[in-house]
Amino acid sequence: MTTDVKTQIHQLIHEIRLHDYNYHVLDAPTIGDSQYDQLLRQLIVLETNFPEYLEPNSPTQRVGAKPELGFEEVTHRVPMLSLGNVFDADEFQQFVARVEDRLNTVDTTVLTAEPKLDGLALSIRYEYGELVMAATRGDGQTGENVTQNVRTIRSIPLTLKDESFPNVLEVRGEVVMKKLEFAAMNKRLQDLSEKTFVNPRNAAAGSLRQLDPKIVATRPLSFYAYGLGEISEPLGNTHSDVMDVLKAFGIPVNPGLVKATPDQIGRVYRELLAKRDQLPYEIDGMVVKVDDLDTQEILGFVARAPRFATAWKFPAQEASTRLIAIDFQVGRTGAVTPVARLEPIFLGGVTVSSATLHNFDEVARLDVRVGDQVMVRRAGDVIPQIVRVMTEHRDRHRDPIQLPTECPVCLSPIERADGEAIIRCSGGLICQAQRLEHLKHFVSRRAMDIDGVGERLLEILIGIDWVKNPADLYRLSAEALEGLDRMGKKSAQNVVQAIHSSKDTSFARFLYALGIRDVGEATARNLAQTYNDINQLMDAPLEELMEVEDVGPVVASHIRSFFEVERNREVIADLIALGVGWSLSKPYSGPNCADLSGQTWVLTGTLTTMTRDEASDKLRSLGAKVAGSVSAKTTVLVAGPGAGGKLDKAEAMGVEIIDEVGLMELLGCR
Ligand code: JCF
Repeated sequence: MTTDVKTQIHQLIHEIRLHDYNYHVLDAPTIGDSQYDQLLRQLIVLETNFPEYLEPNSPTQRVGAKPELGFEEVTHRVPMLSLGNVFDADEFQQFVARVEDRLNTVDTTVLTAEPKLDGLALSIRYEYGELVMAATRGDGQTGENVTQNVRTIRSIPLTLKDESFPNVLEVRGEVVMKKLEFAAMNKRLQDLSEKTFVNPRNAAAGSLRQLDPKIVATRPLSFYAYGLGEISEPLGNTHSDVMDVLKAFGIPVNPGLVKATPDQIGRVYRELLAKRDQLPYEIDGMVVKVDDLDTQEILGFVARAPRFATAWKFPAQEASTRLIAIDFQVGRTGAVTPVARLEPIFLGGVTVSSATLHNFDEVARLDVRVGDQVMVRRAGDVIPQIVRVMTEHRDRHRDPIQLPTECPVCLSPIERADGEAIIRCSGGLICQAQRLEHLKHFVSRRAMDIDGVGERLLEILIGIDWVKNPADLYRLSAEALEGLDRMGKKSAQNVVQAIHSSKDTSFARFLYALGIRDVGEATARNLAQTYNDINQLMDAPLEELMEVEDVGPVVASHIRSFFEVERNREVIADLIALGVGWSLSKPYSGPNCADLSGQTWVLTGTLTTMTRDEASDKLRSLGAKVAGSVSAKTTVLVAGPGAGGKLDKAEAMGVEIIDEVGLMELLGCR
């Protein structure tokens, strides 16, 4: 029976790896996402029940523990090179001439050309076919050890596919975020009121250097190899052969590599430039290399750049146009952001008609005025930016942009706190724009989690004044909703059902959902832990609030201001009267229930019967604090399969460790 399980686990791992390869390397999946997920789930179930057969590089083991103190430094055994640049055909010709001079050849050199991916460089080390280390480029000599994060990148094999790999194989390549995935991720982050990224490159870099691998796992990163670092034996005679070999090992390689003679490269460059916007990722040029590896060695290096390669950069995507107007957009907390309306221009494959101006300091810095000719830059799919005002073209007097004095949506006065770049509409929830953003936050997944109510529906409901505040949502009936445009009977019922189901929430979620300025999820949780009762919190004086973990004078004053608004208190009372609630006292308390007050618990590894959020909520309800990392304060560590650094640390520190079964016994006390 158990040997059966072992074989089954092996077969599943083998099958999943094959699908990973088909999907990520060949770009030709043979099964659908849900079938794939099913295989993965089967594997998780088996590994959970038979942890003795768990393999460290099983596809389920991509998410590990977060490093306690930033990333370690790694010295690259073979330095990670940068590339010289050329910007036009002349400069490229000079590059070729230098190469041919050194080699005493003319026009016979075989070159390769590949898109220059715009991400960040990464070195991945395999020993005996297993991924053992991954590091960023850093300064080329030393980088940061980001192994735990890189393991979460699905396209990077944890185990090489072929058997003929060298014992030591360091692969160099670029981590990128595809344009569509970047846009979708930013949208998700925005819906969660989290920080968004300005472009895919920053998103890739920020994600890879994020300390928590669990978060990295949610970031859609891709990797493409373009070279080698340390290797214990050669893989081929040419750059293009080496890329084919890496591909056979299951490693995705920089797609679009072609071989060409020097005189063909110009055409390849123009073709690539024309294709640029259709490519799934951003590129900022074309990398040209001498294909033959012995010749590469003869050519050698100057400083940190190889003589055998160069980057033929694309011209920046900039163009000038006229600023027609400045609009003001109002966000959830009333922040008013200036947006530049532009005379439409075609820039890098799309028509651009607006650009972000971030805030009024930026407006002042640029000294931009309506009617000005401005230089606009677009980097990929991100919102275009104004890089410069062509004041030399300002042919007549233009008035400086005035800070609005009233909200463009609700006409309430605008406020600007001392020293802040941000100006705000003071209208609060009177303002329809703030109302929309506020309600979007209220229904969002990490807040009240009402997934049937999206932005479009909220816009309609606010527009017809059916919903002025969160409490109004709970007064909607299916009959009323049915009358709305494009709302069938079934969808109306679903919406009402989704709203109804959200009533049973937690105190922390509720507090977070209120959208108090600067009260994010963590602060909401700390508040919920300190105050068991909303009335107590609403009346808490400033000094008392400041005793709550992570609450300083600024946040405390935001909390006070929020609860001092009578209207906010009414909405809260309304919500509670309409059935929104949470278990105030310990739901698990009973004769058999543990009292975990004063204890600090940490969760690590995979849980199968509940999510970690659920487990944390339950532990908190028994009085425990749930922390993210093991320290001297840790009382108990709950370790599921796949536990890594936290488990090691807890063991070393002699912290009590229990598994999921132990946790379930504890939580099953009611
Ligand atoms: O795609 C790239 N960003 C890229 C960077 C491609 C290459 O073939 C590279 C590189 C950096 C250095 N090759 C070297 C040697």
